Amino acid sequence: MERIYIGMGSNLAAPVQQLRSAVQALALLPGTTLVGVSAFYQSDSLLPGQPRYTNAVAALESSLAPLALLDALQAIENGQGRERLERWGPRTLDLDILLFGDRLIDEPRLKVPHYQMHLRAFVLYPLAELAPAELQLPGGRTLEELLTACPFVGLERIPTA
Ligand code: A4P
Ligand code: MG
Repeated sequence: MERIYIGMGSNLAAPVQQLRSAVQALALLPGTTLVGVSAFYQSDSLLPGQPRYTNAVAALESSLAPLALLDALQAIENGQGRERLERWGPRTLDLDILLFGDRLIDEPRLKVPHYQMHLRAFVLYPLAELAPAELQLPGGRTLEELLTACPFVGLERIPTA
């Protein structure tokens, strides 16, 4: 079993409900245990002109292989009406593999750690609810160091989630 962190995002069709449904689907993955879910956070889209996003992070223990997990995540996205019209377009559900144990994966379909996670407050702050501050991230820095460099600006923690 390996510890896996999944970044979840939605900015269409009732994002909070989308993330709740995604959490239920993650809990049903074969060979997998859902071990934690962060609070939900809202923030503006990185691309202007899109609805605000709701984001969260889930922690899994899984015996699935990385590409099998990616297939399963894409099936969950598709099951929740994800349409891929443009890169970075608005979406009902985006599930990104942030970290997969301590693996470095560089395949055409899968790059882990996720290429921009270390820069994104809407990833790092929810991750910090679930992962130890000493966790090593891309560039050899710890989660704690990355949080210090990434201010909690523009993030709104949703109290009810
Ligand atoms: N892929 C490669 N590595 C991974 C990985 N670690 N996890 C491939 C998941 N997929 C990975 O993804 C495109 C392809 O990336 C997949 O087919 C897979 O083989 P996608 O989900 O179809 O496309 P995308 O999400 O539009 O692209 P990308 O680059 O994942 O976008 P991001 O980085 O997710 O950015 N603002 C806020 N506030 N919150 C957000 O969540 N998200 C985005 C999208 C922009 N602005 C945002 C947010
Ligand atoms: Mg994605």
